[in-house]
Amino acid sequence: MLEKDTICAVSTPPGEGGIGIIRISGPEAVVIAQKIFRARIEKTVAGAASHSIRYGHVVDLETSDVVDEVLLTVMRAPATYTKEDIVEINCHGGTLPLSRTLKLLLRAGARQAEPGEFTKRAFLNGRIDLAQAEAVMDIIHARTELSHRAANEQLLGGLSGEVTDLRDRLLSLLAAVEAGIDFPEEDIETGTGKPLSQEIEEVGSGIERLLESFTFGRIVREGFGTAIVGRPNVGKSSLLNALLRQDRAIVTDVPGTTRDVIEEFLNIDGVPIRIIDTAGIRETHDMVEQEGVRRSIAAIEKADIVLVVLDRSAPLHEGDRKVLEQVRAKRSILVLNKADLPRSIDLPDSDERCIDVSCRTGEGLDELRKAISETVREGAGTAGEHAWAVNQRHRTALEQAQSGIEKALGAARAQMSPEFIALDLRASLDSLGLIIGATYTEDILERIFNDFCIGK
Ligand SMILES: Nc1nc2c(ncn2[C@@H]2O[C@H](COP(=O)(O)OP(=O)(O)OP(=O)(O)O)[C@@H](O)[C@H]2O)c(=O)[nH]1
Ligand SMILES: [Mg+2]
Repeated sequence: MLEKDTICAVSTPPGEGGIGIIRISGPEAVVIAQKIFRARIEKTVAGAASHSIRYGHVVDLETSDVVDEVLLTVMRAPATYTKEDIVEINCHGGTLPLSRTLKLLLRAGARQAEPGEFTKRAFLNGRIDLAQAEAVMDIIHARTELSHRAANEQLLGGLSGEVTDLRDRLLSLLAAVEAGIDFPEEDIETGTGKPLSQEIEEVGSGIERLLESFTFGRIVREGFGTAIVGRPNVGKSSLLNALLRQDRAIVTDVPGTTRDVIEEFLNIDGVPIRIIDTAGIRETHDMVEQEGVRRSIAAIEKADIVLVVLDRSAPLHEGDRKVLEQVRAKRSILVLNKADLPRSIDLPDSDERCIDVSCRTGEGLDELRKAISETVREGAGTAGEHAWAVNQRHRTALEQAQSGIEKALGAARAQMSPEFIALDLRASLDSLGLIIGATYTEDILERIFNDFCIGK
């Protein structure tokens, strides 16, 4: 159902800035803008050519008050963000010019837009598909170059293209199978001459490849979870501060200084890292510290990688062994801290990578950064030319599609009647369609666009 009313919203973030932009979209956009605008030279908004700018004032016609000095851009359907008529008003970037102008627009007949409603219209009007609409928000949220590049690629239609290719293949398979339904005595032949089961398998591996990019997608969106762990006083918080290059966490020579988990965002070579400082792990009777230790252990479980900090100026401690035991199942890097002091640690045999650092002098930190970013790249499967950043919603749809493929494959191999194979192929096709919005429900749209900002 296409909505036909005209919506408006402030599209720039709240606060003060050079300019603030109000966007109006819908069939009445030009007419409504005209009602609150007085051009400096005798010109109407209605007469403006598409994609042209008028200079003038926003005026409250009831009181003749001049509300703001503005530039007004007229963009006519269909070559606009929403494929509807759009007017954008560049106001002064303060709270009042924007809120007063918005109020006038609402009075003139526009409706306040819901979060993401402009982008939702772009989708409903067929300018972009659902995966591209999601990419818009990924672009806005991107905090590193890698995240931004992945989101851009998705907006440009990279993921959508892959999904569409798979759907096209499924569609032609389905046509072949359904042709078989008309001629049950014939063997099912596909256009390429390959056996049906092989064709189905190939679509399945295409889906599998997309599913594999989920880890990469999670990392570019949420950051690579990196937990700093170790027994008390080895320099975990010092490491957090050194990596962040700021005095974020309290550092003292009292063991048990950090009580709570501290999470910060770090950009290493464009890779987003969510770095987590934890309370030193030890047995303690202090209730607060006990809770801290419990949280440290939970953080280890959730992390993509753990940095196990050891004080290399002291012999290996029973507490270190306990921590090493704790992280055994995890990918980890051993950080031998306090390299500015004489070394007295002797390490147990371990396959994990060891890096000597000194949080005091900064020695070894670059090597550690490099090791973290290499681990991310190895683990995230970014080796290919393109790495699609599949999100959780895409993953669920891909898994459903894969299950349809498996059933179809089973049916084809068991030489079941074509109706059954067709049913499963159709289910798989529909699941893939959810990703790009070839099939969608109001519920899906609500879930996606409710996370958007107002004005986008
Ligand atoms: N010489 C030297 N001292 C360090 C280094 N890094 C940390 N320290 C000292 O080690 C002590 C403990 O540092 P923290 O960073 O608070 O240690 P922590 O592991 O966070 O300790 P808890 O929060 O108690 O678990 C402080 O006195 C730091 O100044 C280093 O590279 N060299
Ligand atoms: Mg600490």
